[in-house]
Amino acid sequence: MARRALVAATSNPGKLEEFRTLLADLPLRVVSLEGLDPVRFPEEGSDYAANALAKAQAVADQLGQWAVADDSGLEVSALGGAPGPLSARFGGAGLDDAGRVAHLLRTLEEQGAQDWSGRFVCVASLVRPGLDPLMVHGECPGRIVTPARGRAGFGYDPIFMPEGFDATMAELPPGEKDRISHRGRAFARLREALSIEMSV
Ligand code: ITT
Repeated sequence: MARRALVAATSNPGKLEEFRTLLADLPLRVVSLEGLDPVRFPEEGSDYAANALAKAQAVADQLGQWAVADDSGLEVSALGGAPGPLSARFGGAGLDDAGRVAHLLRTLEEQGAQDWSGRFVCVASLVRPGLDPLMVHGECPGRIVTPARGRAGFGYDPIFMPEGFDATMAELPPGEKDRISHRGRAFARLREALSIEMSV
C-alpha cells in the first residue's frame, strides 16, 4: 500500500531531518516543501502553539495534504525566558546559526549572569484536512555552555548541555538527541496519538 504523504512545513533542514527520523516508524512518507507549490506562511508571533498550528495549517489548506510543523525555541532563565519563540530571529534577521550562538553568548557574558540554565521547548502540530489538529509539547532542560562544542544537530545545539549529560546536544552520539530532546519528546507523543488513530 502506498504510504500517505505528510508534508514537513518547515524551511529548516535540521528540523526536516529530525522529523523524518522521528516519524520513521509510521506508515507515512515525510516530504519536504521543495518541489511543491509555494506556500504562503503567516507572520510568526510569540506563541509556540499558535505558530506551529499556523505553519501546518497553511500547508494543509493550500496543498490539501497532511502537514506537520513545529515551533521551537531556547528559553534562558537569566534572560527571563528569552529568546523563546523568537529564537530564530535572535540578534536580528541577518544572522545564521553561528551568529545567533555568538550573540547569545555575548548577551550572557555582558549581563554577567551566574545562572546559565535554560530549556529547549517544542510544540508540534499535525494537520489533516477535515480532522481536528493534533498538538503536542515537549521540553528538554539543561544549561548554556561556552565555547561551542560539537558538529551534530543545528541551531543552538553546540552551546546547550542537556541535564544529566557532560556533552552538548551537538556532541551526543547519533540517536541520543532524538531520544531526549524537546522535539524527540513532543514527537513521541505525536507518534502515540497517530498510532492509535492509524492502528499501527
Ligand atoms: P521553520 O519555522 O521554517 O520550521 P525555523 O528555524 O524558523 O524554521 P522556528 O521558528 O521554530 O523554526 O525557530 C526555532 C529556532 O530555535 C531555530 O531556528 C533554532 O535556532 C532554535 N532551535 C529549535 N530547535 C532546536 C534544536 O533542536 N536544536 C538547536 N536549536 C534549536
